[in-house]
Amino acid sequence: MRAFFPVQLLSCLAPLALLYSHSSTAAPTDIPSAASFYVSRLPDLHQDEERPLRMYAGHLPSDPDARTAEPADVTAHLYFFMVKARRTADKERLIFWLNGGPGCSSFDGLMMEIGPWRVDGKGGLKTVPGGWEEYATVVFIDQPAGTGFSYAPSNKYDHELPEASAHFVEFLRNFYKVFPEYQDVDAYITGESFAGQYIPYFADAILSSNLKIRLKGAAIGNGWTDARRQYPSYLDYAVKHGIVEIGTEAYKNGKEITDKCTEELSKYTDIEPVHVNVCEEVMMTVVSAKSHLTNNTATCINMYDVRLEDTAPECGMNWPPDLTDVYTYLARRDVVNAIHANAVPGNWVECKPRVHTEFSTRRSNSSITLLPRVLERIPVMLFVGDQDLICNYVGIESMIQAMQWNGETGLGKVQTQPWTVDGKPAGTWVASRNLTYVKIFNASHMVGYDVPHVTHDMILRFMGVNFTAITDGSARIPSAVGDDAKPIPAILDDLPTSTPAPSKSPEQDKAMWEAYYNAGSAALVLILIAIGVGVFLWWRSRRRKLFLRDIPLSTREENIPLNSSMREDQDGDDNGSFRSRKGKERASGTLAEQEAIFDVGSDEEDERGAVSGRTSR
Ligand SMILES: *[C@@H]1O[C@H](CO)[C@@H](O)[C@H](O)[C@H]1NC(C)=O
Ligand SMILES: *[C@@H]1O[C@H](CO)[C@@H](O)[C@H](O)[C@H]1NC(C)=O
Ligand SMILES: *[C@@H]1O[C@H](CO)[C@@H](O)[C@H](O)[C@H]1NC(C)=O
Ligand SMILES: *[C@@H]1O[C@H](CO)[C@@H](O)[C@H](O)[C@H]1NC(C)=O
Ligand SMILES: CC(=O)N[C@H]1CO[C@H](CO)[C@@H](O)[C@@H]1O
Repeated sequence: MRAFFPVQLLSCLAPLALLYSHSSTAAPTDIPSAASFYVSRLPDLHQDEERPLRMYAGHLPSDPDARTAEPADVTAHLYFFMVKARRTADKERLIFWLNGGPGCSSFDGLMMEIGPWRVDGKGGLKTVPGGWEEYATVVFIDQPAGTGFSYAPSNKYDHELPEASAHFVEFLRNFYKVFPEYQDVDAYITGESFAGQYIPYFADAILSSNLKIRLKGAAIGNGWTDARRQYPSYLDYAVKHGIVEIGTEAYKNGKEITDKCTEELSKYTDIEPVHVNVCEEVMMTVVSAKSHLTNNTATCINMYDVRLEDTAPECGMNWPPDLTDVYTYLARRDVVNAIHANAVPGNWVECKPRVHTEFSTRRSNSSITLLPRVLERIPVMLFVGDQDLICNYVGIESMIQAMQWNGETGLGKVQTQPWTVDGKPAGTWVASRNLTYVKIFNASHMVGYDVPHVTHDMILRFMGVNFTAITDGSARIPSAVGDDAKPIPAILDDLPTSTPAPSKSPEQDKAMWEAYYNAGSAALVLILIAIGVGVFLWWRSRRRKLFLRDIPLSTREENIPLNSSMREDQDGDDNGSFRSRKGKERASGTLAEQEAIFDVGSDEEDERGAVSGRTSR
């Protein structure tokens, strides 16, 4: 979540070149065995000892040019943390998760958003429901090199998105060498915030590479994808959410900066910018609109969750509160050793200032220029917590309506549907021509932090999980998108009092036995007695097989400040322009038109029949 980094942190990073490690040789072909990545235990992780989490973690080379490096040279290595699927769904799935920044660690996702545990407030970790590893294997990756527990030689940090893509593809090449059993498993690439840049780039690079992996989809949460639409959205969002009132001084200031930003954006004609210094001040202006002094402490809106406040100038960087304990936990040497991260000197930090600064993306086209190409080949989901300002839904909806993909512009006349989870409104859902857009109610920039079960239901739906085939676990929590309600297996209703009926199909058999297994050991004993040893053995082997094909699940988003803009207080780099202000306002006609499309309700009756995307213009 950090938006800006204290200057003094920068100097800590210089010694990275001194990495001492087995992995610091230039021989990229020395790929260690999977067993060497196995994490046998995590200190103070309180979990179900009967069914412990199965985890793998460590470094893999990511420098595509490592072959030409001198043997003594340090080469870039990305760090991953993989949690295998805890339960069986209809099939195995593998999810890669990336937090943003650039420079922020995917431990945000692992420890605070979509992972299997949260800090317990007592120095340890407690497992929690709602993690994406329940039905899929999830791999959290620290990248670009230098982020989190990953490392890079001090003179070779990534600067542009194509470089980061090349590193990611090289990392994957090595990952699949270590874990070849995933080669034929459906894979998804997911993440949040600045990963809105990474993901279209990485997906495009994977699809164009000779990696023979089954990339089936991409999901971006509160992503930074289209500067041209997203910068001007700050003021619109602030007005909609009562942060700034039209006619006030704050509004005038916001408008002025937005106009200046728009003017600057209009100068970009041959490249779509990722960030524009002049525009960065738009958000700071909006955030400070409600700043005030409380007990002599300057306070402002939390830019990741406008329901909250934070001290100025952090304005959200101190959030979420779990962060303090995450730092403490990841600084423990026993933890660092247990997760095979000890090749990196110094303590883990959420967001690395050096990586952030070096990753300037000055010559990179923003990922909005690639997204349509990706949508031609795989489904993409954009999801947005509605309480986030920094990558707010107003800007993302504006981007979607302006984007041309698969033959048309915008969502067209598809109907936005209400989405409920566990009987409560969770958000809205709409899909058109391979693009799914999900707005999540009452959720911040870090959606998984606020509403883990809702986020979990969302990713299962997006991946097309066959809910009928799942008989246990949180996938049984009811949910519906419009009239499409999740089937809750009837078999669960009368368990565990009866013995299984004669089977109708092997799949149903499996489901039934799974259900019995999960109904508890007492029921299991009864069943075993009733059915006899032969069946028992059959069941055992079945189960073991199920276990063997665990699915990785994955990831989480990061909550980072997306840009260097907030670093104006930092020294040296020439990004000082982050603070300019200017404002441009979106034509009100455009806004009204968008609302008609994105809101659930109003013209439902009229458009009910129009299901697939027709352009609205
Ligand atoms: C201000 O400080 C006083 C004394 O420390 C404390 O009791 C009070 O709750 C504080 N007010 C706010 C709004 O934080
Ligand atoms: C950036 O994207 C635009 C629009 O897709 C394209 O015309 C241009 O050639 C791209 N530039 C670079 C440097 O990739
Ligand atoms: C959507 O994605 C699928 C792959 O899932 C691809 O075959 C198809 O061509 C894409 N395009 C459209 C318009 O659906
Ligand atoms: C979903 O799973 C059920 C139960 O295993 C099976 O009968 C059904 O054919 C599956 N549906 C699809 C679309 O695969
Ligand atoms: C508890 C809470 O804040 N609920 C809100 C969640 O979001 C919906 C839709 O914006 C509101 O109607 C609820 O009041």
